Amino acid sequence: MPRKIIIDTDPGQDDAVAILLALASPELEVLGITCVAGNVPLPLTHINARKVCELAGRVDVPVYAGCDAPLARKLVTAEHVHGKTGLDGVDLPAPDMPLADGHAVDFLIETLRREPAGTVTLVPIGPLTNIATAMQRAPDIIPRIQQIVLMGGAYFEVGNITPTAEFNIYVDPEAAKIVFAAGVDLVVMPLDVTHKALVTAPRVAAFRALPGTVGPAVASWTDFFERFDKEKYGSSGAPLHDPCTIAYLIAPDLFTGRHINVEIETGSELTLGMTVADWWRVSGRAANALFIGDVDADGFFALLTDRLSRL
Ligand SMILES: [Ca+2]
Repeated sequence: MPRKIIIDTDPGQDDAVAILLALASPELEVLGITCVAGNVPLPLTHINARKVCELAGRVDVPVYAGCDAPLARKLVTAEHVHGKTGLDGVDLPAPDMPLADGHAVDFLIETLRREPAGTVTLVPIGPLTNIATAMQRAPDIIPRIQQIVLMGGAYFEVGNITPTAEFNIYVDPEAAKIVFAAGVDLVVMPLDVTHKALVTAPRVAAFRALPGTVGPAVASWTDFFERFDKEKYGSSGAPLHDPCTIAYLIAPDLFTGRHINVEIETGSELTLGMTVADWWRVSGRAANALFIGDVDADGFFALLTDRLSRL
């Protein structure tokens, strides 16, 4: 039986690759894709999610529009990384598939109530506004969630949108605080691990050499945001953040981390959105997350390239 997941997303080129990896993997059944404001505003993220479904030939997957602004703050976006559309790098046609009827938060609540308890995993790869809103509106769904595997936060890598905060958590820290405090089985893919999943030149070449349209599209997306990352980090390639979550669900042995306490800073102006991760276990606070620190990057890219070749 494939594992049932809902991807909560703000595409974003790396979101797009995560969605493609999930749709290409028989171990996973994508019940739906819920969109949120983040990398770009909501009207673009739900268009981009549908473009990606059409690219994969999966117009059967329902795509929902969700929250268009964080719980308590003004939206911060990242066009400087992802381009004006959020998916710059490849010109994909405007999607024919319609948005699914209803709000993403209602879909999350109704799906978690309908499916047997403990059988639906949430994969948030954008700001946590939709997930936190669902938890606030319907606390009964919280114990029904099998696991949450999210991309967000940082400890050793500290921050990418401010000196101390990672983008997804920074955009909606109040939402992140609710999710991290919910008591759900939580797996976190911070910058500490995603900055080790770098799209080097040989790895891009492997995507580009795949038959069909998906591999070359992924190569062009990574080429696009690589320009920004190389300038910023001077690294050998762009980090492929969001697909780490899906790869973990398929092949958890590629990753290692620690069960630790992680708290979200919501009060300080200077360190707003910081994931205060007790990596050295000095706080005495109870663990609430598996905080991933390392990945077998060659294994990760081998898995990703193989799966993309199936689309
Ligand atoms: Ca994202």
